[in-house]
Amino acid sequence: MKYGRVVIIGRPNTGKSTLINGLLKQKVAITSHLPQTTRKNIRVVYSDEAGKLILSDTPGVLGKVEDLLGKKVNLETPKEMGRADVVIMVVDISRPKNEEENKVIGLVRKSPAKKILVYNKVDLAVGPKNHLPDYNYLEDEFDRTVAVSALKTTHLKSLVAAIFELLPEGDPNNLAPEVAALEDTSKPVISMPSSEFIAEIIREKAYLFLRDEIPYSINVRVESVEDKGKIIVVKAIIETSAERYKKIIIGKNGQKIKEIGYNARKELQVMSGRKVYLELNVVTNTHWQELLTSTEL
Ligand SMILES: Nc1nc2c(ncn2[C@@H]2O[C@H](COP(=O)(O)OP(=O)(O)OP(=O)(O)O)[C@@H](O)[C@H]2O)c(=O)[nH]1
Ligand SMILES: [Mg+2]
Repeated sequence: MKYGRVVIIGRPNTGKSTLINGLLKQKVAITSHLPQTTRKNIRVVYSDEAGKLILSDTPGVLGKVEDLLGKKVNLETPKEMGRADVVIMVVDISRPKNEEENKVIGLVRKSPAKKILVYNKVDLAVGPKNHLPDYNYLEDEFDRTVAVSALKTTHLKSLVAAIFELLPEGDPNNLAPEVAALEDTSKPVISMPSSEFIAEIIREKAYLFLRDEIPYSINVRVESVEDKGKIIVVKAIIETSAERYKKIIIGKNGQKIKEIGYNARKELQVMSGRKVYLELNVVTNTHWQELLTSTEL
């Protein structure tokens, strides 16, 4: 058995969270078309006959950061890379390279870990959308290169094989206790995902249905989760920074918020196998970005 800590990094939107979900064959991280959908590091355990890995998903590294939230989020990735045995840099070969990649490569160069370059979105990168040549030059800096489609879960086995090849035998860094603790806490309480994950699911649906109308101006807080036997009652709020955003989130006749709530509830029901009632309200809080601590990102 091998043990290793694997940190997945990249610029926003390259498919890091989609990749971690694909590797785990289960949704552990929300995904969307917006940058920095992931706001804080997420650690999960991958396990198979070859060994156990602590996989970390990290927020996309932004080139230019102007707002407070972006500044807080941008601290997450370097923090997680510190103890990595293997760093995976994910690039989206359906888009041209840009200066954000240089920032990511800067982080990669500083790390003493083994390195894997992942060319993602091979399903999308066809014809004029194939920008693979933009990224080719990077290969020299990496121990392995694997081309995958995180979304269609193709070639993920090759990626896992590459990770295990790069790890030493056994558990030299004594990761077993952390693996056990993570496996333990990831067990759902009252057959329901944690309130933190419920908030993430709601944020994902908000991003999906609001598209680009109010990209970074929302936060979701779950206030309570109550098991009432036949039904689980979840109370949550969407915080936003301006009154005009609140109007957009609620929508005409409450249509938008209904759509967000309905789809979040549906997914929570599938995840928990239980009936869920979701009470969702929108509030304006101009200071939410300042008030957010790193554990609440
Ligand atoms: N066609 C295609 N789309 C993909 C693939 N991987 C990810 N996507 C899409 O790309 C978008 C971004 O995916 P995410 O997994 O949220 O990207 P991320 O790197 O985690 O983004 P941040 O957390 O914002 O840094 C989503 O719309 C995904 O569905 C892929 O292999 N093929
Ligand atoms: Mg992500």
